[in-house]
This record gives sequence, structure tokens and C-alpha cells, in this order.
Amino acid sequence: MKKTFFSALVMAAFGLGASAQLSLVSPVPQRIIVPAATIQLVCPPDAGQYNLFEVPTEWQVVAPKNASEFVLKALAEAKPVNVEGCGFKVTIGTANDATVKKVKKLIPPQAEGYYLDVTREGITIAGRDQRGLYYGIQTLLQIMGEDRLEVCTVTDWPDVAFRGSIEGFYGRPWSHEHRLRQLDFYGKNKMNVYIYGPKDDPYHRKNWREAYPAEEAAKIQELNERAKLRGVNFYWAIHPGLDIQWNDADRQNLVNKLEKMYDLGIRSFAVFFDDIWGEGAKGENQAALLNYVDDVFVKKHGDIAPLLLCPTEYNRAWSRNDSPYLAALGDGLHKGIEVMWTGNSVVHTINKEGQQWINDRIKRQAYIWWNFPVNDFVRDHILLGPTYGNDLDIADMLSGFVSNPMQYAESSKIALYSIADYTWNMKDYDWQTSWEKAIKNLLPSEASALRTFAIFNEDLGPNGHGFRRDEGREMAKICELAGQGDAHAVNELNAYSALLQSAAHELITSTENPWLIDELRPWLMQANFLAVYGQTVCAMKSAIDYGWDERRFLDLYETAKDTRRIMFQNENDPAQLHEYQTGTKLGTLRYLPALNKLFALQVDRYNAKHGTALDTNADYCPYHIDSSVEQLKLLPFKIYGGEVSINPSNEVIKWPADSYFTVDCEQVITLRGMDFNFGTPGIASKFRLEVLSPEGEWQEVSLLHYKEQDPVIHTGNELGGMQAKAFRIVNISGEEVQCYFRHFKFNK
Ligand code: LOG
Repeated sequence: MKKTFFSALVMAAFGLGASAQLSLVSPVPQRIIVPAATIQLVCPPDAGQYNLFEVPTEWQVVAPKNASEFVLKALAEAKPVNVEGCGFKVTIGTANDATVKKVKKLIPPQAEGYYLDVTREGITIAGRDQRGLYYGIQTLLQIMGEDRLEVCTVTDWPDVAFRGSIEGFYGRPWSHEHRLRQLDFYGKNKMNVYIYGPKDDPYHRKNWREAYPAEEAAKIQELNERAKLRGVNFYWAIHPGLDIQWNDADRQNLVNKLEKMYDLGIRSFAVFFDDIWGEGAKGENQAALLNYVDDVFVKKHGDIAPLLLCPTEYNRAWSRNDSPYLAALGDGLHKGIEVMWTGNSVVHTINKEGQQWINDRIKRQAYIWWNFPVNDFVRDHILLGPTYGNDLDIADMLSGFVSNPMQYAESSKIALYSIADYTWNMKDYDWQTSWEKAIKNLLPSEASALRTFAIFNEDLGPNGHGFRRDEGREMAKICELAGQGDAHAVNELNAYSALLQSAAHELITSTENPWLIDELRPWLMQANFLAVYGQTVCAMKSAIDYGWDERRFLDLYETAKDTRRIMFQNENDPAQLHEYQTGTKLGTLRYLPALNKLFALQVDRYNAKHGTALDTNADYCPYHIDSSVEQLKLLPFKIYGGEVSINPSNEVIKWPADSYFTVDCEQVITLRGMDFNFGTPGIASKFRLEVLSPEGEWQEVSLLHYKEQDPVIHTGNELGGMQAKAFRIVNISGEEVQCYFRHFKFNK
């Protein structure tokens, strides 16, 4: 560690008010030295100012002759004008450049590391390599964020070699502009990977053999160029597993497609085999294919990054201790080919034991594909909460760590900011601080409103993966007590409701980041109604407590019920919904349940006093699922008009022999039609459909006249307007059936 002539304070993490400008830096640097005077002056309110000075209006950039455009452009983003002969110098270079010879020994040895020294006389930035230098410049730009500089020395490097995102979700792929914005964001936050693999890009998956049309190709080329400018490896991923044949023709089809992408300038590639079964899912064949690509494509060109594979068994829950599949990859894959992994299940935090488990099997360090904040399996929730739960001591057990975000690119930046922070400097990662900084970074002028809104949008709600997040921590006690009718807590809950409403209004009218607000809009609108519901329910308590005219209680009661109805309509509004946005829920973990309890409590009080029988239930879903298929048990419903649909699931669903999936209806309904897409030709022959009559008898509905090869099971006339209390489908094949659950709708 460097010793300065005054005693030095090493700050591993922030939190000391002393370091005003440095606390703006993210990811949190590995090592910072600031003059000790700073800490001695902490007591006076202005103490931290000691080491601060104004950003000069001019400086002279001293760069090596061969400095890359990538680095110079980054530095040109700083405010000071580059003036030859100016006394204040910014000296930059990489390890072998003469410009930074004096500090050569101080540059950390790790790839992408840098050394940054800021004094009142000048600045030195020395990178281990070009990216290191680029990152040193990013740190400087962040320090200067408020037009001030701070005397300091930063020695910094990444813990994880590959850090970034994988656009790997089902749903609307990000737009070109969003992708460009993402790449800019990754550069600023020292993330060096973007993997392009949106499930719903036809040229990635469904029509993987076909080349992109010229216009699309040009866009990918532009993305790749932008990525280069931001120090990001642009990986283009191909997903051939749905229909690949293990023959020479298809091997060639794959290489041909990759060659086309190479011609566009792409130099990093991934091959995905997730969410498939059958022929494409064979480990030996996948390994052989990847090795072939490695030989005839990667090694041939010599300038391509190591290949990345997303396996079919990509998480532990789908694997066995002695999985032959993983062994085939571990033994068969060329050294250097990386293998992706989502953790102990599809959606799970990453821990040390699990990491050891997979590394032992694939005989290399797993490259984490982290399924957060992706919301393609809970499309009615938007995830704005903190990023927590991954072990902090696994940096040297993984080869890479990328996050699979939401189809909402801008909103995903809250989590991505923290993933950048976590993967850069793991042991110092503090999720709470990182989250607060992320919010300020995303919407500086309305950060407080965004923060308020975010604490209502953290949990995913019940879902097939069982992955939940805490939500509204700071309201926990209030919600608990308010749900029991505690007067003080109800007042506070009321205040939170007002706060939510004002935050929603502030954000809807905010112009600072329209990209973000556009994505949040459905939830902001819903937040407004939810807050009305909250305030109304709290007022119901006042109405009884203060002995108001009973008419007023009834007005509030009706308003509460109407508001829930409006929320229901809003959430199912076809103008807002599309196939990839199936509802709009928020506050579902604590806030809404507390309000519902409070509502019931007040209605009970009223009923007791007036001998009435008002309904205590404000929350209503008339359908329930009962299933012996684990993956289907917790799927949410969406109801619009007469059509009821169940949220699709993305993964391969395993139906054990004799397993069933039942929809129970609270009231007898008249069935008009059903439509189940299981994504597999001829699937109807493996299932039986049965309807429970109002009299309590199960009756089979014939599926005989289905087109044999249809992956969709439709019913219409054959239901003949049958009345049902429930209906179910049962796996009658006598064996496990694997298929998808693409959509499941019925009409009443
Ligand atoms: C998919 C992914 C999807 C995610 C969450 C992987 C490797 N594949 O169940 O595309 O976004 O889960 O739904 C997946 O995670 N399948």
C-alpha cells in the first residue's frame, strides 16, 4: 500500500461523511487513500470540504502518442477544456507508456486495474491496460460529478473478470435506442459484458439458421461499435436447440451464421441450449458442437473471445449429483469454453456451496447467468428493489457474472448498477447503500420520489420459481400494527399512502428521464389508485373512531370497493396491456395486505355495531389453482372481461405420470372455450380434460378431434356451454411428460 508523506487513511468502503466526492464513485473502489486531515475535521459540519477543490475550467491532457480513441473520447467528456501549456495537467497512460512511468509500480497487476492520483496540482491516471485506463477516467468523471474534485489516490481493479448483463429474457426485446443507452451505462459502471440473446428475436432462436436482414444487421453492427467505445464485449448468442439436428448440415448452418456475425465485427459468441428437451438437449452432442465451433471458427480467426455455452441443465434443481449431462460437458468441452449457470434453481441467489458444486462438475468456474431483475415470469410486477443475497466471498469461484434484466431496460438499471458494484468489489458490497446510489444515479432530481415508489415495487409476488424479495422494509412494523388497527400505525400508513400518491404524481410529470417514466407509467397509474384505496381505508377507521354519521362510513366503504374495482380494470386495461405485460401490481407484500386487513377490521366493527353484513373482503380473485405439478402451483391469474388466463411459464414443465392441474372456481361458471398451448406437437393425446359439474361429478371432455400435430389444445363447441365448478387436465400417458406452458386461457 502506498505511504503518503502525511499519515494516510485507507478507506475500503464509504460512509465517512469526510469523503464527499469519492462517495459518488460506483462501483466502490478497492482502495482509496485520502489525506488524514479529512478525518480529523469530521466534527464541524463542513469538515469534508478540506480536501475538496473546484474542477478547473482548463487543463492540459498529457497522453501517449498512440492513445486510443476509446480512452481520449472518454476523457473528452470531462468539463475542463484541453489547453496546451495549462499548468494543471492530466497525465494518462497504460503500464508501458512513458507518460506514467513514475507511477508504473503503483498500477495494480490485475487486468482492467488502474491507479488514479488527484492533487491540487494535477491528476495522474495509469491503467494496467486500455480498459483499466478507461475505468480510471470513469472514476475521475464520477468524482467530478458535482463540479468539485477531491485530493485522493485510488488503486482499483475488478474482482470478477466478466461483469455485465445478458439480454436473455422472454418478452419484448429491448429497442435499439435502449440498448445503446445500456452500453453507455455499462461503460460508466465498469461492466464489460453485454450478451445479446433475447428469446423473442427470431434470428437468435426460432430462425437461427437465417441471416439478419440488412437493416437489422446494421443495427447489431452499430451496437457492437458502441460497445467497443464503452469497453464492453458484445457477445452475440445463438439458440439452435429447438430444432437442431446433430448432422453436418446443421453444424455448418451454425458456423455459417456465426461467420456472418463475425463479418459484422462481432468477436464474442455464445451458444444457448436452455429451455429445451429431447434431441437438442444431449450433453455429448452439445459439447462436440461447441468444440467443433471452437476449432473451425474461434481458433481459425484467432481474435475471438472464448466461447460461452448456456447448457440445458443450467441450474442445480434440474440436475443430479451424478448428472451424466454435466459430466459430458465437464469432460468433453474444450478447456477455455465457459459454461453458464443460474445457481441452485432457475431463479436463486448465488452461494458458495452451490458454486463449488457446479464447478466440481463442469471442471471449470461457472459463468453466472443471474436471473434478477428479470420479470418475464411475473410480468405484473416491476422490480425496483435492492440487489441482495449473493454471497460476498465467491469472486474467485466464478468466471463471469451477468444479470438477466427486465424487458424494461431503463428500470433494470437500479439492479444493474448494484450488480456492477457487487461484481467489481464484492467484499465491500453494501446493498443498501448501493441501491440508494443507484436511484440517485437514475433520476437525480426526483430521487426521493423514485425511492418512495421503489419500496412498493420490490417483491415478485407468488411465482413458480418461489423467488421472493423483501418489500417495504421500513413499513414493516407499521403494516403489521396497522393491520391490527393500531391507531398510531394507521396514521403512519395513511401518511405513507399520501407519500406514495405524491411520488406517483411527481414521477408521472417528471421530464428528467422519459425512458424510465414510460416504463413505469402503468405502475404509476396503479399506484395512484392504490394510494386512494389506502387513504380511504384509513379514513374508514376515523369514521368509526370519531362516531361520524354512518352514511359517511358507507360512502368510504363504497369508495374503497370501487377503487379496488378501478384498480382491477386498470390492471386489465387492454390499452396498457400487451402479451408481455399481463397486469400491474404493486405493494403486494406488506402494504396492500395491511390495508385489506384494516378494511376487514373496520367493516367488522361497523357490522357489529349496526347488525349489518357488509362484505369484509376487498381483494378478490374468483379462481384458484390446485396442482401436483410443482412448477404450476403458484401461477397468477389475469382476468379480463370473460377471458381468464394463467400466467405463462418459460421453462420446460415436467408433468409426472398422473399429475393434474386443476382450476377451482368460487362460483359455478359456464365454460365457452379453452385454449392451452403446451408448445409440443401432438400433446393432446397425453392429457385428459375433465370438468366438475355443479352436482360434483367429474366429466371427461373429448379431445379426440384435435389435429394430431397441434401444440395447442382448443375447445369450443364440445364444451357446449358446460357448467363447471372446476376443471382439470390430467397427464394420462403413464409417464412423465415434458412440455411448455405457453398460454392457458379459458372463457366463461
Ligand atoms: C430462461 C431465461 C428466462 C429466465 C427467467 C435461463 C438460462 N433461461 O426458465 O430466458 O428469462 O428463465 O424466466 C429461463 O434462465 N427459463
